[in-house]
Amino acid sequence: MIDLTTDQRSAWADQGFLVLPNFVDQPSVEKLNTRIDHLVDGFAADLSTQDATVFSTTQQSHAQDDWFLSSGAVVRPFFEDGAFDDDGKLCVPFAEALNKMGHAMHDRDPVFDHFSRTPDLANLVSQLGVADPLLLQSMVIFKPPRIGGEVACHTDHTFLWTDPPSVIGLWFALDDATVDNGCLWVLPSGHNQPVRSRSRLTAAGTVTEVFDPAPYDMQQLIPVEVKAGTLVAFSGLLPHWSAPNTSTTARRAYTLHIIDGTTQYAADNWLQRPRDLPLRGFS
Ligand SMILES: O=C(O)CCC(=O)C(=O)O
Repeated sequence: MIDLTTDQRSAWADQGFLVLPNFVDQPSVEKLNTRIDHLVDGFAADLSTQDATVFSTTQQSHAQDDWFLSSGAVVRPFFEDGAFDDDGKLCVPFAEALNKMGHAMHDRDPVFDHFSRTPDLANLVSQLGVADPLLLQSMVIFKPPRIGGEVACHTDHTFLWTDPPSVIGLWFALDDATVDNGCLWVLPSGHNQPVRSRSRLTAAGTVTEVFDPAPYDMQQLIPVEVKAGTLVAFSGLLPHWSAPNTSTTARRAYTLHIIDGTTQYAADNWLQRPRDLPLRGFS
């Protein structure tokens, strides 16, 4: 069972993120990667590319799509923009075409459910200050070789708004992540800055309310290069970003977002659970 050191607790409070190498052992990493391959094979067999949508955080076209907006309680794939040629045909192998799948892997897939609900994680999240943890959102982010898209600099609180802010991200590296294949970059102590925008679901899709249009100073971001099996925990108020993957190596990650049930979850967040799948904690 992990027991955070005084330095780690201070880093979490002061920097807004924590890097925990070897949090996941290699057999567990392999198990998740094998499960992902199996799910992708299933999508490849069943899915019409007409049904699915491209996910791009820089273009935000997905934000209006029903494919995206109704994915909060299922496991659904999203393509990379660069996976299609000018005629709209897949131009890479299906296994390298996906941007992500989500957003309820922890509730819908038994392997990810098991991985996401361990005493170790419950214990860690409690030490990170979440009083009543609820597992809200989960994704595999593929960041495939050559075409893996940029994830625009953002805070998770913008999209998973609670009052007061409570969301934290648990990001598990399933491959070694480097500056070459699109590792996470974070703005140290950026969780102390006021939040700059809020995404709201309206009848017309999601709209972004901008409180501060100033772009983040990207020069202040630092890369978080990690080995597979590392857990990066970060505050929902911490600005983070990842570059396109133009390398020939994949950079998969599993990311799990947790909110505190003692806070008020916004009724106009895009992610709303159906009554028959209420949010659960670690048990
Ligand atoms: O994996 C990435 O590149 C981005 C992850 C992210 O934005 C998140 O986990 O909130």
